[in-house]
Amino acid sequence: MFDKILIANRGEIALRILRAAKELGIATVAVHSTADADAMHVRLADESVCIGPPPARDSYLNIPSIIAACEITGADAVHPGYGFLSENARFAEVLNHHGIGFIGPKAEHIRVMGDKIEAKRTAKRLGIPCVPGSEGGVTDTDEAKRIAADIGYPVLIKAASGGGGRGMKVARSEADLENALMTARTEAKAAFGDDAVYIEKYLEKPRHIEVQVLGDGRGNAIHLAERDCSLQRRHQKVWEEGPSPALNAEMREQIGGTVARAMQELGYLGAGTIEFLYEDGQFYFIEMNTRIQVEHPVTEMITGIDLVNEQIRVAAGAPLSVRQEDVRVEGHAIECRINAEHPTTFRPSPGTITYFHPPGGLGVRVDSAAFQGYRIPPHYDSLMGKLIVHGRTRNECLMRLRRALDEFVVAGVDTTLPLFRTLVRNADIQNGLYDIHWLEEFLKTGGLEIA
Ligand code: MV4
Repeated sequence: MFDKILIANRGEIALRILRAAKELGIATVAVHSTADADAMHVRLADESVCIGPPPARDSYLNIPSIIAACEITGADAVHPGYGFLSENARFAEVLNHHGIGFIGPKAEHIRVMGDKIEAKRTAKRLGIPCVPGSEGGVTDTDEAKRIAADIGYPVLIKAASGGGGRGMKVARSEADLENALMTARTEAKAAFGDDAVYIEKYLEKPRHIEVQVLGDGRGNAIHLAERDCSLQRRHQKVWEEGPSPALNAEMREQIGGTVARAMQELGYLGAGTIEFLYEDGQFYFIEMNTRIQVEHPVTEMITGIDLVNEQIRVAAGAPLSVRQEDVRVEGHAIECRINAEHPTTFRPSPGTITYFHPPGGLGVRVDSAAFQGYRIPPHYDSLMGKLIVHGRTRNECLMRLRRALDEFVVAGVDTTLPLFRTLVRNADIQNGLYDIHWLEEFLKTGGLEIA
């Protein structure tokens, strides 16, 4: 087991990793930019190292600074969290080259899944159902026309180096196709330095359902059921829940088993999430995330398994602490991502928190690094906390979430709490009747009276 872990992240996930490390008796090193000098994870870590000025490229993305911090403190492993360097294969390789552990998947799997064409090819080879589309990348218009005619319009052109919705173009007819192809390739080149694109059948009203996996890197892998992340705004998840209100136990077992077997065959190491679109009872693989995700507490609340603890253990060469037959989904959990943003314009609202009163009680969890007097810096994403609530049933969970949201007080900055107080009272949400477009349509129709 590791003696000392360096946490190469900030905010709530840095705190989350620090907590898991401490419970394992592992010393912790926090790294921070000058803007985060008084952050909670710095205060609670055993040691801390300033790694640069506020811009992420000069601090949290600065590989030489992070390696230097490891050398100075003698950290024997790094946990990257999510975002920043968490899916940077070269970072994992550089660490291993220095004899420092990377608490994450094998670099080769990060690289494969980071290229959306290779990811899809691998998923198909492993027996995971995919969206119908091109075998690989598509370069010329005639080839694109043949593929589109074969799968039927509308089609979606996606960037191989994209993901998270970046670089996607819909073509609803052959007349649209040439322009969509050219635009997608130009934008992909500009955004990612790679103009490789591929084509898929465009699914009009799917849900976004993702399956959590854990592997020990030696052929054992299990699934931990799914999370429904359909409530998104501009490809940012807002509300995630598990299990999905759209699935029954049989569908859960079917897709979970398929994914677990695929990860066993791959020899996957660590935590991972396989993302699907779900429409008319069918699952379609779109991407795999080779990191712990923001919404991992939903899975922890319904299975009782500490995912960060498992990540650290398997990275140190230990076996998974649970077998597939030990995994039980109990009850229902919902996570609300609370951002320091205006509740209707979503304009970021950095500044000092003058009053902070998080909710409590049975089944209520707040993962946040905020505190009264904390100054939310303007340099990073606006996530200021996650409210995760568990209930024995989805209805009990909704009632508890409603109570917890009404109890939650944050003053000094704008937050999206009012959005959630409205959503939790909405009939479609209460009935689980939503797809990936629901939230943006709801916001567009001005459904958001500030509760
Ligand atoms: C799609 C799709 C419809 N059809 N692929 C968006 C981000 C990335 N995860 C893939 N995304 C989509 N891929 C096909 N073939 C619709 C989306 C999509 C979406 C997916 C999940 C959650 C929210 C979304 C919002 C817009 C589009």
